[in-house]
Amino acid sequence: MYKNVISRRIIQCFLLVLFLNVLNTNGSDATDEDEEYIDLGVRLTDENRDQLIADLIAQEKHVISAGHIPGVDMYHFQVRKKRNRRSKRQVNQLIHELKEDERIASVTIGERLERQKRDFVSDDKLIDLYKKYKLREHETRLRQRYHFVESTEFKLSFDDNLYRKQWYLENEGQFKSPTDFDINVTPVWLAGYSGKGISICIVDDGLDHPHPDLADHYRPDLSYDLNDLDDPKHDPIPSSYDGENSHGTQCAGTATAKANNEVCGVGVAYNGDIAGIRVLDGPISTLLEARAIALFVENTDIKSASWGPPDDGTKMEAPHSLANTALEYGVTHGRQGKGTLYVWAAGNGGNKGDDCGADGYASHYNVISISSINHLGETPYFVEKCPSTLAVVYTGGQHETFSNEERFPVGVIASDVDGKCTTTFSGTSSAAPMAAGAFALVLEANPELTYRDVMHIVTETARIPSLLEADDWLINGAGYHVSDKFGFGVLDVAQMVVLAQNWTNVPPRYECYQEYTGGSRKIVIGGKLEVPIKVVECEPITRVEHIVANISFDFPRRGDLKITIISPSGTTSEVLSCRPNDISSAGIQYFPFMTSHSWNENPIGEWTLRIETCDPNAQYSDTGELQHFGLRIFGSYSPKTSSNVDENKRYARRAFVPTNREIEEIYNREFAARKSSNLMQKRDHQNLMKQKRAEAQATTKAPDDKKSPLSAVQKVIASVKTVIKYIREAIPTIRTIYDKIRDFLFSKKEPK
Ligand SMILES: *[C@@H]1O[C@H](CO)[C@@H](O)[C@H](O)[C@H]1NC(C)=O
Ligand SMILES: *[C@@H]1O[C@H](CO)[C@@H](O)[C@H](O)[C@H]1NC(C)=O
Ligand SMILES: [Ca+2]
Ligand SMILES: [Ca+2]
Ligand SMILES: [Ca+2]
Repeated sequence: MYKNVISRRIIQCFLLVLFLNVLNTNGSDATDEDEEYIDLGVRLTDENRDQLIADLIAQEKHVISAGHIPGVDMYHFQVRKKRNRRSKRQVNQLIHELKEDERIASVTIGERLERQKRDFVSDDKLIDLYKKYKLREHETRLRQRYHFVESTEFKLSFDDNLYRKQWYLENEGQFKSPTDFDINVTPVWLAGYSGKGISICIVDDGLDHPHPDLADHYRPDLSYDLNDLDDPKHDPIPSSYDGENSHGTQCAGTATAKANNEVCGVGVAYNGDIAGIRVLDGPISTLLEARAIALFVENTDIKSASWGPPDDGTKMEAPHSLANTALEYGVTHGRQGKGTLYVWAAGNGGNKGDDCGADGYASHYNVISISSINHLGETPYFVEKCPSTLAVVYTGGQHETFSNEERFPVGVIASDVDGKCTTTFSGTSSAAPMAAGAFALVLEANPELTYRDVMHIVTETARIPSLLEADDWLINGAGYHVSDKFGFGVLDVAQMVVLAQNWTNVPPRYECYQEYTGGSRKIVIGGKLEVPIKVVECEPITRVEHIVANISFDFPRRGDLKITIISPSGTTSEVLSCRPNDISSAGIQYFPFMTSHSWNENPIGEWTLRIETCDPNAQYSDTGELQHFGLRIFGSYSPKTSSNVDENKRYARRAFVPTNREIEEIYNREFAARKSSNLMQKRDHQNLMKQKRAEAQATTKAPDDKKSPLSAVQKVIASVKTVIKYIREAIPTIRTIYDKIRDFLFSKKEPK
C-alpha cells in the first residue's frame, strides 16, 4: 500500500516534469525560431588572420571554432543555441560583441537554405505505380520478359554480380533496348583507363566508405563531415544506414565502384579516388554550402552535386554571394589552377513543371550541368528542360509518367549503404556522378585539361542520342546541335578520351558586359516584349562560351513568364519556360539566366531579349515591367581555325532548325564515329585478372599458430580440398575463392 503511494507519486512527478519539458520546448521554439545552431563566418583582420587566433576568440566567446572556409576566407564559428541555453537576445549580443572585436574585420551570419536531393520524384501516383511494378515484375517475370544476353557477348568479363545489368556502360541489349545505347566507355577501359589517380568528391548526405566497392580508393584527406562539426575525425560516414542517408553512397558507387570484386556493379571510373563531404543530413546554411563547394578543391579533380533548391516548380533561386565566390574559387584555384570540375544534376522536377533555368546552381556558368536519357533514347518524365544543360547520360526512367505501365523502369546499379547494392538508382541524381566518372577518365587521359577544356570536349563529342524527339534540336551559328532536353547530346566517353589525348588548352576566359539602358519597358497579358541589345565590341572574345542574362522583372505571377534570348546568329535559347506551379508575385530579382547554346558563336551583333506571358486569358489587373537587363558574355579569343576542332563539322553561319532528315544524317555520321575509338592511345594495359590475383595474395593472412587442429577436422579439410580442386578445374573463375580458402585452411593446419 505504502509502496504503491510512493510509486504513484514518482509517476506523477515524472509526468509533471515531462509536461513542463514539453511546455518549455514549445516556449523556446517560439522565441528561438526553431534553430539549434547558427553558423557565423568571421573574417579576421590582416594581421590576425590565423586559425589559432580564431580558436582563441571562439574560446573567449564560448562558441565552437569549426575551421576555415576556403574561397570566402572566413573562419567558421558555430553558436549552439539550445545546448548553451542562449536566448535570441544573447545571440544578438554575442554577434554584436564579435563585430566590435578589433581582431575581427567582419561577421557574416549564415542564412538557412532549403536543399533537396535529386532522388526519387515523390509523387503519390508514381509511388503507387512503382509499388505495382515491385509486386508484378519480380525476378521470374523479369527473366521471362527481358532476355539476358549470354556472357560471351560482353566485351568485358568483370565478375561483379550485377555488371551485366549495367546496360548504360555496356549495352548488349539486356533490357531490350538498342545495343550501343550506352556511354561508350568500354573501349576506354580496354585501352587501360580506369580513373587511376583522379579524385571525385561526392557532396551529399554522407559516404559509406567502408563499402567493399569504395574502401580501396577512399580519400579521407579530401573528405569532411559538415553535419557533425564535433566529429574529431571529420568522417563523412552516414549517420544511419537507411534510405534517408544512402544518396551520397549511391552517387559514389555510380562514379567509382570497384571492378572485379564480385560485389555489385562497376563504376565508370572504377579505379578513381572517392571522397565525400557530408552536408545534406541536417539543416544547411549559406556558409555550410559555400564551405562544401570550396573545401579541398586544390586537390579535388571533380565535385559532383546531385541536389539543389527543391524541384517543385515554385522556386527560383540562384547561388548566394558566398556560393558564387566558392564556385569561382573552385574553378580558379582548384586542381592547382586548372579548375575543379563541378558536375551538377540538372533537376528532377519536369513532371512538376519545373525548369532548370530557374535553378541558378544547375545553370551556373562554372558548372557542368548533366541530365538524363532512358534506355530507349527518350526523355524521362522527370527531366527539366533548359539551355544550360550541357549533356545527358543514360540513366533510365520512364518516358511518360503513367501511360505505359508495362514498361520496366530500368535504372542504374550502385553501391548502397551497409555494404548493399541498389539496382534502381535513378533521376538526374545518378546522371551527375556517372558524368563525373566519365570526366575522370578524360582527365586521366590528359591531366593538363582545364575545367573549360572539358566543357569544350563535351560540346565537340556529345552525340545526338536517338532519332526520337528530333524536334527539339537546333543547329547554332557555329554548327553545333543543341537542345533544351539533351544539351549538346549524350556523352560518348571514348570520343572524349580520343579528343582529350591531343587537346590543346583553350585560351583564357574573358567576359564582356552590355547593359540595356533604353528605359522602362512594359508587357501586357498576352503580349510580347522584345528588347534588343547591340554588342558592337566584345574584345577580345571571338568565340562565345556561356551567356548569362541578368534580369529583373516585376510581374504578378512569376510562373506565367517565358523568357528567350536570341543571339546575333539567330540561336534562340528559352532560358525560362512557363511554370504553372510558380504563383509567386515576387517577380524576378536580378536572376542570372544562362544558355550554352551560343557556344563558339561570334558575339558581335544584335542580341534580343524576348519576354512573353504564357496564359493569354490570365485575369491579372497588373502588367509587368522590365527593371534590369544585363548581358554577360563569356568566351575566349581563338584564331579562326582551332587545331582542336574539325572544321568540316561547322557548316552553319546562321542558326537553323534542322529537318528530320538532317538530324538523321548527323546521327548516322556521329554514330559511325563511335568506332573512332581505335585512334585511342593505349595506356599500360592492366590485366584485371592478374591484378586481382596479386591483390588476393597481398591480403593472405599470416599463419596463426595458436590453435592446434583436430585430426577429424583435417580429414574434413582434405575432402573439402578434393571437392574444391574438382570445382577449380571445372570453373576457373572461382580460383581466387579457392586460393583464399586454401590459404586459410593451411594456416590452421600447421602443427604446434
Ligand atoms: C595525336 O598526336 C600524336 C602525336 O602528334 C599523333 O601520332 C596521333 O596520331 C594523334 N592522334 C589523334 C587521334 O589525332
Ligand atoms: C546582376 O546585376 C546587378 C546590377 O548590376 C548586380 O548587382 C548583380 O551582381 C548581377 N548579378 C549577376 C549574377 O551577375
Ligand atoms: Ca561523422
Ligand atoms: Ca564492384
Ligand atoms: Ca529544378
